[in-house]
Amino acid sequence: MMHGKAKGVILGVLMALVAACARGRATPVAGLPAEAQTVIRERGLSPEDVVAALRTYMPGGKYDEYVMFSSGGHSGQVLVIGIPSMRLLKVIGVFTPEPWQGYGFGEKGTLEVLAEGFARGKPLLWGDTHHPALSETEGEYDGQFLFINDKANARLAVIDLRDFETKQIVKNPNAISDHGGGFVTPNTEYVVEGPQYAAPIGWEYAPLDQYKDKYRGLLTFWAFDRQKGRVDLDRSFQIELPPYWQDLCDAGKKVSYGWVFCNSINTEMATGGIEEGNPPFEAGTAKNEMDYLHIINWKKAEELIRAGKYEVINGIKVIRLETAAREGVLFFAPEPKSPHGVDVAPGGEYIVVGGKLDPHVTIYSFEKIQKAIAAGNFERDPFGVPVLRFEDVKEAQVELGLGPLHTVFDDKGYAYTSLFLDSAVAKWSLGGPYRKDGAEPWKLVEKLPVHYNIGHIAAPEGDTVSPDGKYVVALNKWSVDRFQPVGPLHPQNFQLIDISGGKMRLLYDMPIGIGEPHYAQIIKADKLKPFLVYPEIGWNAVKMAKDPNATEAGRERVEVREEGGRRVVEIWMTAVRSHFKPERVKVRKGDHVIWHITNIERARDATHGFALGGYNINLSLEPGETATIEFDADQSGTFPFYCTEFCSALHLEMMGYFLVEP
Ligand code: RUQ
Ligand code: CUA
Repeated sequence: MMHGKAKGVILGVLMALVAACARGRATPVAGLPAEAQTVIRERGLSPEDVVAALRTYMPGGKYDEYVMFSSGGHSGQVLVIGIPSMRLLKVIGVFTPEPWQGYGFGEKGTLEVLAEGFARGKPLLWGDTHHPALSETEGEYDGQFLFINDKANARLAVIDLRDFETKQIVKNPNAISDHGGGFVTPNTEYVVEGPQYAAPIGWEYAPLDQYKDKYRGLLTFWAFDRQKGRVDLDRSFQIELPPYWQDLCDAGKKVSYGWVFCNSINTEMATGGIEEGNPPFEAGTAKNEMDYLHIINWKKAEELIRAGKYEVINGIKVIRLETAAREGVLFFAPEPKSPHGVDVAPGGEYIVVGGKLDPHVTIYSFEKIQKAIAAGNFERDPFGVPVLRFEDVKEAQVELGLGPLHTVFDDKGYAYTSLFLDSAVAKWSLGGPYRKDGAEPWKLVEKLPVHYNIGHIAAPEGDTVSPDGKYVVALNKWSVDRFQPVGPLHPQNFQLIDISGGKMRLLYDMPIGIGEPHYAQIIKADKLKPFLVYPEIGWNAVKMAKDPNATEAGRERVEVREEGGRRVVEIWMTAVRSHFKPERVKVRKGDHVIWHITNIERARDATHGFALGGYNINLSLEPGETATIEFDADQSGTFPFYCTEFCSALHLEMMGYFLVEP
């Protein structure tokens, strides 16, 4: 921490510096190295540049105040980024094998995690990640787990934030496309996965002319077992929805606890077929002035499950549409027009919907929704779902500009909405209990251009019951001219924006050279308590427990046995700077090999790799970790194995021979 006095002096120096710059001369400033003036002049920095640099620069050895977990888009990974420095800290392998972490390259455990997510046995080796969701306790991020969906295959992954590794992938047994997930209910009772493109349940075949009868949306409530750190399929359930292409969702909190809200974008039930003379999807899905905000009572759904009012389909409980509509689980409210984002205000009183093809955000009042439901003031849609009246449930509409998508909140009663078509962030005032500063409620305050085509927007502690304010991050789809050209595939652009002052200020552009990220969540760094090394030697990182095959120093060995008519060679190996033990492993072609390796180091960062060329094997063994690989020695030859992490001066010597006799 800096002393108040020291801070004051530095601030004074900076003010003078900025003032000097503003006057266009590099007047020497007392206490500031002359070199600074030279740098400012030579690099042609403006006063804003200098302030932005000072706000984001992180001296070596100092840590960021926040950590952002961003989707890695169709790279299938998750990015971990420090804020405000915007330094990339890690890329977590999730749906795609990741070599640095040895994720999916021979280690039995990680291959098993990936294989859990295969679709009917078909290997899926990538994913389209959209929405990371941090686990919550009483509506606050608790720093324990991170969830993320795969839109392409309707899957959900669980990442344990003790080691930032993927522990589980669940494949939705009844859906093949998702989008509105993951997001969590306020105590992580459920990780919710909303649908996207309708398909027959179980992704069975049905012709498109049976769309209305056979195609459905499915909202999945994955029950989460915090103790085990795993989704619990037995307690999970789904709610069948009409084939309206439900889009994003968000969970109610505080006053709206127990409810979930989802948009929809194809209440027209368009089925495309431009080649057959039908309107293309983009026109067919945009005919209606209003689509339906889905209002779902998940506490009521739990009651129905307890009462046995469900069917089991492909191993998961499903509340049928008819039941959901009849029993008060599912309601609709009209929403303009092919909307995209739905975001619940910190106190849960308001639900904000981004119009996408409408220049407004529409704000719904949860209280009014409850009143309309209680009064029985509704009609029914063709599937029998109650449709509340727009005027009964609308609190306000705020005109922001073109293409409003997603909204986040600060700690001062303001909301920030991304405007895709305008390429801007709009700041606007909330009303009701949020208006303590006397500002006019429900009003556009300011717009800041971003570069370019902003999709999501993220804010520190932004989805919690108590957002922090300070920053927003614009997650832009295009960068066009913002970075050094690197060929026709351009990086995406994350822009850090300071919202702590009266006006929004752009601080930093961060290129993202990986699949298009969608959403991100930002947590206070001090809520994360990751392991620095694994808690004991012989740790199985998938099971998060001591591995029965952990090898101690001095107990390394190779055993050969007959099993089912073939030879099995089992190896218990240790890795420590700078050797593997044993160093020679001899097998015969056709042997089945089971190989356990334990990194017996306790020093922070003393990670060893294990690469076996020709066999597609590549592990990362962090201090204390035990990993197991299992394969058939189906090629004879001489295969050096070696450590892939430059762990010591004699790292190159950290190798051995795997000899496969013909
Ligand atoms: S998306 S850019 Cu969340 Cu998948 Cu809106
Ligand atoms: Cu161990 Cu290099």
